This record gives sequence, structure tokens and C-alpha cells, in this order.
Amino acid sequence: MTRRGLLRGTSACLAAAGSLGAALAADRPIPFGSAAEIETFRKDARYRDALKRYCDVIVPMNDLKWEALRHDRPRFDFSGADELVGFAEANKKALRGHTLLWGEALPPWAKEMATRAEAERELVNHIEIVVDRYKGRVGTWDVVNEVIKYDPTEGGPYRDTIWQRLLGPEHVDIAFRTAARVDPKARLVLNDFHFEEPVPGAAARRKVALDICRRLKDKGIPVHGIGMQAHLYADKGIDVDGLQRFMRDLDELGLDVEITELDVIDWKLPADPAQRDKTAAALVSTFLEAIVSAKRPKAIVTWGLTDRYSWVHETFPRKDSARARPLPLDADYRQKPMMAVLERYRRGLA
Ligand code: 9MR
Repeated sequence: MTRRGLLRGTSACLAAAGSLGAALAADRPIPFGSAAEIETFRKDARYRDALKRYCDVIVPMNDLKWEALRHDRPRFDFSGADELVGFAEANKKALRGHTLLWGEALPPWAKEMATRAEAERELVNHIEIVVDRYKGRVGTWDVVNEVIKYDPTEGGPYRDTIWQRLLGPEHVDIAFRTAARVDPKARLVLNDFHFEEPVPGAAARRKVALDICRRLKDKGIPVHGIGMQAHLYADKGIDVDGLQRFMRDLDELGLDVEITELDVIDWKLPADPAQRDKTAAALVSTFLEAIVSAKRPKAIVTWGLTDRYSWVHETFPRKDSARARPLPLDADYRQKPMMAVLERYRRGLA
């Protein structure tokens, strides 16, 4: 089999290639994964099968958030997270942990924290317990999620959250320092969105992300990469030059990149499903080309697998009430053109 032929093969074929597969280590496909939502996971066997079939990496979509783990202040509820972690481990999937600090998806009591001391105590205690429970199992953590102000050109750079209000910019330091202390082998990531549009706000956000990581590194606090959520708007463009510069800046800082929540927001596209799928695939292709041609991501993760279930339906409803088509599989689990694009880029065949 030629090298190209081998690369075209399935992962099963690569695994079967044994030492030849190992010799191609540098060409190993970029790990692909998806977020998994617990209610759907429990009720839909096809959803579980799709996770098994397509994913190298699983991310509990909501079950590691404070809202899920901490609805009772004194007692951690790991039921959902343990179920998804168990499934990932049983099926030899890597795990991303999402997320140790976010200004949203908080239980009511956490939104009512009132003092700096209380916020710091709760944050440190939470990270110690959660990271320790999954030590050596969750390989990568979105340590902080969405800490950058939506448009830092209008003041900032930090988003106004309970953490920022009570702890100031140090909330980021505390989160990374604590996660690193509890699991020194975990990869620690700053995760955020709106990095890719050709607008000054997105460029400012890229700069803030780099500045935060540089500041952490200067203080000796470990940070390994930036997670680009990549909720791509089909009606907006991609700043290819800006992204490529971003990849070079990440390289200079010794940081990884990963794509963490990829999907396409198609609410402004014409109704025709085939046309929408084609546009979405082309958009994902433009985005991945910009990234992968400059830097190999550690993982490419979509925010769900099938159009049957996605946050995009509720958050970006279409005027014509047609279902959104944000993901690589359609509502009946058939592969869409986006899946072929993902396969091409992760196998280096683009
Ligand atoms: O898709 C998630 C949805 O089910 C939750 O209700 C919501 C609040 O926890 O979070 C959604 O996921 C978000 C992710 O955690 C962070 N980036 C934006 C995602 C879409 O809102």
C-alpha cells in the first residue's frame, strides 16, 4: 500500500498497519472528538454509537460545569460526569474537561458569593476536588472558559463575571495554578470564542488571549494552549491572515492550539438544506485550512455530532423555522459534506 493510500484508509486500517502505522507517527490523524450531552447520551443509542464510531476524544458538554457538579453547595454531584468519563474510558477515548471556571452555568449560590476570600476559597476547593477526581484520566482541561471581554476594544480585557468582580484578573492565575498543582501532567488550556471573524474585536481578542498566556508564563504558572471554540457564523467571513498570524504567535510562545467547539451557525443562510451543507462545509474548510496550514491543532472537537441535537437550534432560530444544520452528521446520522472536510484536514489530505 502506498503511503497516500494508507493515509486514505480508515483508522482501523492505520491501527492494523502496526509498525508501519507507528513509522507514520508524524502523520497520525489529528484526534477528532465531540462534546457529549448526558440526557441525549442516556436516551439515544444511535448517539452513543456515533460517539464510539467517530470520536477519539469526548468532552462532557455540561456535566463538569459548576451548575451540574455544585447544585448542592456542600456536596459534589459527579453522576453525569462519571457516566461520560466511564464511557470514554471503556471505549478508549481521550477526555477533555470543560470547564473549571466560567462566569455562566453557575448554581444560584455561586452567583451570590460576596467576598474575595469566599470566591478564592470556593474556586480553589472546587478545582482541587474536580481535578483530583479525574487526575490522569482527563488529559486536558479548559481551565478557564470565556474570560475575555466580548469586545476588548471597548475596555476590558476581562469579561465581567462573578470571578472578575470578586478576584480581578487573578481569577485566571488562581485557576491555572491550582489545576497545575493538583495534576501536573494535565494539559491546561484557555478556552474562548470569537477569534476568527475579520473584525477588530476578534483581533483584539486574539491579542488578549496571547497577553494572558504570556503573563501566566512570566509568572511561572503553567499554560499549555489556547482552545478556539470556533462557533462559525456562515454569514460572516474568516480572517485567514489574522488566524495564521495567531498560529505563529502561539508558536512563539510555545503554546498549542485546539479547536474545541466547532459548529456552523446557519440561521442567515437560504433554506435549501443541500446548499446550506455545502456552504457550511466550505466555511469549515476555509477555517481549518487557515489553522492547519500554519499549525497542527492538538485536537479538533465539534460541539455535538448530529443536527438532531444542538444548542444552535434554540440560540439561533431561523426565521423560516427550518432546523439548523450546524454539525457533521444530519439529524438521521448521515454524514454531511462537513464530515468529509474534517476527515481530510485531520488526515493531512487537504
Ligand atoms: O451546549 C451547551 C448547552 O447545552 C448549555 O445549556 C449551555 C450552558 O451550560 O452551554 C452550552 O455550551 C456552551 C459551552 O459550554 C461554552 N461555549 C458556548 C457553548 C454554547 O453555548
